[in-house]
Amino acid sequence: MEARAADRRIATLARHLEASSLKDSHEIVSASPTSSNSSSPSVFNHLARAPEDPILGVTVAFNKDPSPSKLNLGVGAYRTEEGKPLVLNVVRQAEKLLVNDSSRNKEYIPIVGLADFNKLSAKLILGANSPAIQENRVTTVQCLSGTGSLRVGAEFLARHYHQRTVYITQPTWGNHPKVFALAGLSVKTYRYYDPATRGLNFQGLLEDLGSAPSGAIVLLHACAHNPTGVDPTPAQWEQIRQLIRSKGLLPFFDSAYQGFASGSLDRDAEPVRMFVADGGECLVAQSYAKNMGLYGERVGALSIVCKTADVASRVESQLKLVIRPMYSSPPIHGASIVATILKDRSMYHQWTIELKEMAERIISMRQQLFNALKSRGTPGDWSHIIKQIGMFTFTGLNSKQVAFMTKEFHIYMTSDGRISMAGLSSRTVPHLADAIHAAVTRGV
Ligand code: PLA
Repeated sequence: MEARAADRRIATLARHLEASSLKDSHEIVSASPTSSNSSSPSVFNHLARAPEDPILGVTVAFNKDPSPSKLNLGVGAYRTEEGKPLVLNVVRQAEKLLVNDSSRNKEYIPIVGLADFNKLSAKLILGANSPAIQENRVTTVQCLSGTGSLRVGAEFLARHYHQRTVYITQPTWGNHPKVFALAGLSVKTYRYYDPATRGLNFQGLLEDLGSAPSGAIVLLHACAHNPTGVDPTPAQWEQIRQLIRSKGLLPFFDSAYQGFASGSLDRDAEPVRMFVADGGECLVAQSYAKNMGLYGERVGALSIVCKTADVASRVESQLKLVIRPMYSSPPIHGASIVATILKDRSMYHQWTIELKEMAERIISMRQQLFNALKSRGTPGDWSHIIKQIGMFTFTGLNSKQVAFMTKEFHIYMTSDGRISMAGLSSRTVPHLADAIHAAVTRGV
C-alpha cells in the first residue's frame, strides 16, 4: 500500500518534471551555451501564476482595499465587538506561566508531540470517562492544527488502509478535497445540503453513503458544518452511525469547532462519542485554532481509535513514520499552552467561560443580522441565519451578488455566499444588511 501510494505520487511528479525539463533544456541551450547567468531565463520561467486560495485569498484582497468601511467576513476568525482579533485571557495567563518557568527548554519534543497534550486532547474530544481511553485503544499524535491532523491521517490511510476512497460532504470546506487527494486518496462526495430547504438533505446523505463501497472512508464534520452551518440532529446522527457501521465504512471526524456550535465542549463532541461508544474504529482530527483562538500557533491532534491496545500502539509506530519525513516533530509552544490550560481545573473552567462568550456573541450576531434584514424588508426568507449554527452563515447569495457587495460595499466573503458571523459586530451589522438588501433588491 505504502509503496503504491508513493509510486503514484512519484510518477505524477516525474511526468511534470519531464515535461518541464525538456522545454527548459531546449531554451537554455539556445539562450546561452555557457553556465546560467543573470541574463538567462529563470528555471521557474514555465510557471503559471496560481490563483489565490478561495478562503485565505479573501484576506489578501481585503488587505489591499484602502476603504475605511471595509469588512472581512471571509476567513473564520473570531473578532471582538471592536472588530479586533482576540487572545483569550486564559491563554495569556498560560503563556505567562510558561515564560516564567525557567526549567523549560527548547529541546525537540517527540515525533508524536507532547504526551500530556495528547492525553488531554483525547479526553477533551472523547470524554473524561471514555472506555476507549481507559482501555488504551486510542493513539493520539500532536499535529499542525486541524489541517495538519487531517493530512497526517490521510497519509496514514493512503499507506495502510485497504480502501482508498474517501467521501466528503457536498459542499465542504474547500481544503478537504485537496488534503485527501494530495495524500493519494480518491475523493468522492455525498449529498449533504439541500439549497431548496437550506437544511440537511438527509435522504440524499443516506442514499449516497448506502451505496458507497464497503470500507470507504467517510469524512464527517463533528459539529458546526463548514460552510453550511447545518448539522444532523442527534437522531439523524444515530441513523448515520448505524448505516456507517452496518456497511463497515470508516468514519473520519473533522472537529475544528468543538464548543463553537452550542457553547458546550461536551455537547459538541457528542456525535464523535456516539461512534466511539459502539466499540468501532474511527479517526478524529482536532483543532485548537478556533476554540482556544490559537490560529497561528498551529495546534491540533489526530486520534485514531482502534479495537485493541496492541493495534493502537502499532498504529502509533506507523504514524511516526508518516510524520518524521514530513516535519520531523511538532512545535512546542502552542501545545504547551493547551496542556497548561487543560490540566488545571480553574484554567479549564475559565476557558469554558471565555469560549461560551465567543459562541454567544456569534449567536447574537445571527439574531441582529436577521432583525436588520427583517426591518429593511429585504425580500426572501432569512430564517436560516438564525437556524444555522457555528461560525458561518451560508447565506444563499450567489457569486455575482458577493462580487457586487465587495465592489460597492467593501464587504469581503467567499464567493459561495458564506459569511463568517464571528467577524461581524453590532457596529457592522447595519452595513452588511444594507449590502445584502442592495444585492437582493437591485436584481444583481
Ligand atoms: N476543518 C474545517 C472544517 C475548517 O473549517 C478548518 C478551518 C480547518 C479544518 C482547519 O483549520 P486549522 O488548520 O487552522 O486548524 N477553516 C477556516 C480557515 C476557519 C481556513 O480556511 O483555513 C475557514 O475560514 O474555513
